[in-house]
Amino acid sequence: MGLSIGIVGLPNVGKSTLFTALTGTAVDASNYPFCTVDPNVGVVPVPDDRLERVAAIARPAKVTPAVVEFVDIAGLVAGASEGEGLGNRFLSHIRETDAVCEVVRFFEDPDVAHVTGAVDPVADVETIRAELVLADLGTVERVLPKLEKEARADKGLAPKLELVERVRDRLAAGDRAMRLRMTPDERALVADLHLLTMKPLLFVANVDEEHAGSEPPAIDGEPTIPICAKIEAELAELEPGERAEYLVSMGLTESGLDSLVRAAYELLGLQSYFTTLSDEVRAWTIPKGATAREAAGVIHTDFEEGFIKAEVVHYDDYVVLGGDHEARAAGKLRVEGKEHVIEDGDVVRFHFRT
Ligand SMILES: Nc1nc2c(ncn2[C@@H]2O[C@H](COP(=O)(O)OP(=O)(O)OP(=O)(O)O)[C@@H](O)[C@H]2O)c(=O)[nH]1
Ligand SMILES: [Mg+2]
Repeated sequence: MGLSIGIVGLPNVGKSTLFTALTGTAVDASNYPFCTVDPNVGVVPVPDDRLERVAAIARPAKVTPAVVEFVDIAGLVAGASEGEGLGNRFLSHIRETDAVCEVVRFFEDPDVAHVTGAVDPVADVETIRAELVLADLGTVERVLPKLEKEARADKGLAPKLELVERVRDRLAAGDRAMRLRMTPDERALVADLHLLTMKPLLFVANVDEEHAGSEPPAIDGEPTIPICAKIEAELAELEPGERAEYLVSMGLTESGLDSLVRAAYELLGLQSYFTTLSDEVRAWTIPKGATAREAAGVIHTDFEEGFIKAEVVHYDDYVVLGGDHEARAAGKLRVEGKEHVIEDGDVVRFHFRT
């Protein structure tokens, strides 16, 4: 699986509306708090015009985009960490996602009830932050006694114990765990706790129709994507050809969902590369800076373990020259070793031992 993102927020802020638009899956979106009682998981193709252009040249039988998995859970309310509402039960469904997308209600609509009575993005974000922090604090306090005991027997666990205690103090002070500066090694030490507030966080401001496409202020200093879930829901019902027209009529350049997936890629430092095998052109997701060998591993561990070399054509060369053979003839197909860093959009063919 590629990237996975958990959607959180108060009830009735438009999470399921957004999710439905994203995935085209019919999940229940009605004007009723707590209508989402099952976790809903949807897989969304990553929009990428370059994939279509590569496919137009390679003419494969099949074109496979990279994907992002979204998980829609029931709304959280104040007190969720103490069992209020249904939300807390579902937090476990997003423990293993790569990132959290928090939907914040900006739209005013007298027909859609707001759990606290008034649209107040700052207060809502505060409520959700408090609940996620409390949920994490509960997790940490559950593991600490066991860890203390183990650390007494195994001195090697001392750094982990010390770190988890620091995380606990941070959470107890009301801060997200991500506010604690950690080295990559430290982050790996606490990865098994699956803390919700350690995950990269992205805000979606669910705005009124007339504010779609306008930039809301960054919430809490984090990236904020303005989306009108209602427009997205309408867009999702249209044929691809009609979508572009509708976007233009709304004064938008791309759908909110496209900007959401793009922002998530940016936030997580991800990029794509392409393979053009005889019958399939496919996009793969890798972290920026990934080596050829690591990129091969995303396809299959055999590719990584038996890596011999990679033939790499830059996306621009591939498109301008018109394919592998043409790139080779023009001296633009490079044979690279395992440490070579793959760039965004590279067209790659791996050679490996089996
Ligand atoms: N006017 C307006 N209404 C919206 C918008 N987005 C969602 N709604 C409406 O708000 C109501 C609740 O939307 P949902 O998507 O079910 O909300 P939710 O966040 O999933 O709620 P829970 O699952 O209960 O936590 C529905 O009636 C939607 O049609 C929007 O952008 N504008
Ligand atoms: Mg819902």
